[in-house]
Amino acid sequence: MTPSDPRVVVGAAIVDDTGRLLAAQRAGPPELAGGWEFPGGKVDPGEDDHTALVRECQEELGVLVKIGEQVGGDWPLTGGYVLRVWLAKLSEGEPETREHLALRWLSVDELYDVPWLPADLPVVRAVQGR
Ligand code: 9L3
Ligand code: MG
Repeated sequence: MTPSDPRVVVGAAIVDDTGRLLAAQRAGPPELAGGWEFPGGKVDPGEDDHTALVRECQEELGVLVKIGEQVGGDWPLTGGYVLRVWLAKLSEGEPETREHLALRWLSVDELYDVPWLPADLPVVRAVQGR
């Protein structure tokens, strides 16, 4: 890694067989608590993005995911981080709230029924277009 590499956070746009999108409500930190996001988290040093995404879905939701196409490129986050999001399908297990306050499967009609984190909102629009 060179110093110019962005710090990367990966997120999963998990879509089920009926086309619903999984949204997860953050428990913290206080400034983000209650906001909804694509589940995921920081890539560890030396870890590749896909490995991090699979690991985060396992840790946060207790599921195995199969990763599909990336949604856009680097989406800006605060603090010099970028968010990278992939479409994903469940391959094993049902999502549980291990680290989030709540989970919701949102149909296309319901996509904006939750207050998405500002950083995630443009990504939701991009997912909708897919
Ligand atoms: N973040 C924003 N949108 C997301 C995710 C997974 C993360 N979909 C932001 C929130 C935190 C930072 O990235 O400030 C690191 O995320 P985490 O490791 O606390 O989940
Ligand atoms: Mg996380």
